[in-house]
Amino acid sequence: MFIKPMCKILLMGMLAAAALTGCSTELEDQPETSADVTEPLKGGSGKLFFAARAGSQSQFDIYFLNLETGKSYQLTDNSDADISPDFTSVGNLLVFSTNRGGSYDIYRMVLPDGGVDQLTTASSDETEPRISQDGKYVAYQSDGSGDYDIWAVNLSDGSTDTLTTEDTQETQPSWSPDGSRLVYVSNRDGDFELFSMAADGTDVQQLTENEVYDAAPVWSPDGGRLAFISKRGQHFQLYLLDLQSGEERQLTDTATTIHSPAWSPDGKYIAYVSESGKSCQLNAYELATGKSYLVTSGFSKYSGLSWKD
Ligand SMILES: [Ca+2]
Ligand SMILES: [Ca+2]
Ligand SMILES: [Ca+2]
Repeated sequence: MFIKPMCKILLMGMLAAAALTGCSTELEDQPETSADVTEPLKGGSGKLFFAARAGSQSQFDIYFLNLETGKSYQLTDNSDADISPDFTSVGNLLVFSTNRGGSYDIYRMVLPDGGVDQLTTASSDETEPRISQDGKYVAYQSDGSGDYDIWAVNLSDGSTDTLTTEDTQETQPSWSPDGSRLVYVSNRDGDFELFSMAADGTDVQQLTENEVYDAAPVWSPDGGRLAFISKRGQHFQLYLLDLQSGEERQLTDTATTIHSPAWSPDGKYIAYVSESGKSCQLNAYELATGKSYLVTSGFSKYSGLSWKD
């Protein structure tokens, strides 16, 4: 059994409380800091997967929040770091990265309780897995060549392929909705920029060109935009890139560090983590209004969001 009711969580202004052994974070301990958060998110739908840490000493485990019911569930529970969940409803496949075997590797879990299998075994670190929407391929990053590159594993036969070969850092892949392309991050021109490539590694296109750190690109459900983070001031903030026009737009302006953006399945929201010192919360930016809403703040740390139907 992998799904268990989990710890206290704030949603829609209410405490949906369920006790879980070992999950002791008190909601009252979580300071609210993000100045742009106006009210709790209402009317959200789908499932928001995330990695979270319940206390200062514990490692990350994987959870999901059902935005319709307000209930959350714990998917992994161990003393190793389980991070970067991604999900597709095709086959109910969850992929994540964990160091439970020593180095980080990519694992697959069939929900709700269909077991777990290991997709990579190299002694290098394999992290940031992203499953294609059809459930056939998982893209990830590996430092097995001495620097990071983008790889993909074919889930039908377990074969793996490297999609980048540069001697620089290629990280954080994200699939286009139709699975034909991947967007990723590379510092091949000196600092970190966004690039895209065909799913076989050909037809590389550079998408940003500036002197700042661009990271964490995620493709919008309509295929036309990327959400990403960029450090153009004191903190990483949330940005939008229109792939047709090339226009970039800053979405948030907070005194916190923003990371781990994830589109809602309907494309109306971008969830993100807002972090400052010991304070960490999960928010959602509404594109129609420019407002950010509080999704949950019951854990001490959040990362690696994936919001799916
Ligand atoms: Ca490994
Ligand atoms: Ca590389
Ligand atoms: Ca840059």
